[in-house]
Amino acid sequence: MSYVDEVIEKVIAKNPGEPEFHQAVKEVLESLRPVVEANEDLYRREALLERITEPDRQIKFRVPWVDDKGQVQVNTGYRVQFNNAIGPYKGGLRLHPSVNIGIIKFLGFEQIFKNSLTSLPIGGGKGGSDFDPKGKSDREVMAFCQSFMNELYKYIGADEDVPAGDIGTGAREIGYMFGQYKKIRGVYEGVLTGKGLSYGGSLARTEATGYGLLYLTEEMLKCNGKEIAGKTIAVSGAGNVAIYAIQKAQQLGGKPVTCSDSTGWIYDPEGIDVALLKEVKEVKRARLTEYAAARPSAQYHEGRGVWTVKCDIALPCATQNELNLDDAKTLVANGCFAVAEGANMPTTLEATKYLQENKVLFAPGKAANAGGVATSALEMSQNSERLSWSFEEVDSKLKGIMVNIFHNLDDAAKKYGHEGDYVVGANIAGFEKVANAMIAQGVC
Ligand code: NDP
Ligand code: 2IT
Repeated sequence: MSYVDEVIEKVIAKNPGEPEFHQAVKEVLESLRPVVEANEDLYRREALLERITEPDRQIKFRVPWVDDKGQVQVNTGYRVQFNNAIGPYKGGLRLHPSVNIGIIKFLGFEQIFKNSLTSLPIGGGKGGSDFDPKGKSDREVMAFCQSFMNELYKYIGADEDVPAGDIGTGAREIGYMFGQYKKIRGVYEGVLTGKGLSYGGSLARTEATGYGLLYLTEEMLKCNGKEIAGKTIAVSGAGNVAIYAIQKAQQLGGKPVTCSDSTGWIYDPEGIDVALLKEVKEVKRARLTEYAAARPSAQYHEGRGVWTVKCDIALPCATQNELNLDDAKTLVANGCFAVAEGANMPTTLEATKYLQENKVLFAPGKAANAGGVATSALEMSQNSERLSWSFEEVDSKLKGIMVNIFHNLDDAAKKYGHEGDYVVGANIAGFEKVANAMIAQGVC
C-alpha cells in the first residue's frame, strides 16, 4: 500500500466519527501523491504524514454562562493547535451549534496549508464552540465570550496562538474576547485579529476574505483568457465572506445575483443590493426575508437552491459541503466555467472531481479564501510595530498576496505534471514549506 493510503487509513482508524476531518485529510494527502512519491524514503523515516495529521494539541473545555432569564447555560469550547512549524498557531473561532471536535480539526488542518500559502509566518489552528450567537442578546453574547476567554487565555498569546473570527464570530465577539483577555492577563497585545479599528484592528480585515477571493478569481480567469466583467455570479452565504465577495465582484464589473442563509436564499436578477444586504445582516442581524421585503426585484425561496441559478461563476461562501455532486452537475449543465471557494471545504470531494473533469476552473478554499488570514497576519505585523496602515496599503498588499498565491499554485501544479489542477497545486505549494520546516526543526 502506498504511504499516502496507509496514513489515510490510520487517520480514519484513529479519529472515528470525524467525517469532515477524514474528508480534509483525504483531499490533501491524495493530491500530495506526486511530492510524497518523490520523497517517499525521507518522509516515511520522518513519519512526516503521521506527524502533520496529528494536532500538536487539542484543548476542550466547559463554557458556563448565565442567560437573560438567570438560567445557567453550558457550552463546550475547543482550540486545536495543529501545527506551528512556520509561525504561531493562527486561525479563527467558529461559533455555531454544529461545532464539534471533528469540524474544528478539519478546519485546523486546512489552515496549516492555507496559512503557508499566504507566504506569511503563521502556523495552523482553529477553535470555537457549539454556542449559537443567533437570537442572543448582546449581554448574553458577552457573557459567553467572557466565559470562553476565562479558559482560552491560558493557551493563547501574540507569539503563541492568535485566534480570529469565523462563522458566528465577528467584530462584536472579538471585542468582548479581547476585553476579557486584557482584563485577565493585564497585557495589551495582538492576541486576536479582526479587532475594532480603535483597539488594534486593521483596515480592510473586514473586507479581506471576500475581496481576496475575487482577486484570486480574477487572476485565475485572466490566466485562462477570461474575465469577471459582464459575468453572472452565484454566491451562497450572506455573512462576512459573501457580503464582501459580492461587493468586490460588482466593483470588477460582475453581476452577483444570489445569496443565502441557513433558512433560505435570494435570487435577485437585477443584482444583489449590497447596501441593503449589509443593513439586513450586519446591522439588524435579520433573515433574508427582510431583504426580499425591501427589494421588489428579489425572489426569496425557502431551503437551499442557489446552485440551480444559471451562472458563469459560482462562489460558495457559507459552509462546508454545501455544493454536492448534483449541484455540480447543475452548474456544469448551466454553463458555469469557474468555481472559487470562499468558504472552507464547501465542495464535496465528488463534486470537486466532477467540476474538474468537466473543465471548470476550480480554486480551492485554502487558496481562494486565504485573504482573510493573510490580512490577519498583516494586522499582527501592525500590532507588533504599533502602527496602522492605510486601507489602500493593506488592500494592495492583500491583492499582491492573492495574485502570488495563484501563481504559486499554478506553478506547483505544472511542476508536478498536473497543469490546471489548482487543488493539487495548492496542496503541494502549501505543504512543501511546512514539510521542510518540520524536517529542519527535528523530531518535536
Ligand atoms: P458568517 O457567520 O459571517 O456567515 C456565514 C453565512 O453562512 C451565513 O449567511 C450563514 O447563515 C450561512 N451558514 C452558516 N452555516 C450554515 C449552514 N450549516 N447551512 C447553511 N448556511 C449556513 O461567517 P463567514 O462569512 O465568516 O464564514 C463563511 C465561510 O467562510 C465559513 O466556511 C468560514 O470558515 C469561511 N472563512 C471565513 C473567513 C473569515 O475571515 N471570516 C476566512 C476564510 C474562510 P445564517 O446566518 O442563517 O447562519
Ligand atoms: O478560515 C479562516 O481562514 C478564517 N476564519 C480566518 C482566520 C484568521 O486568523 O483570520
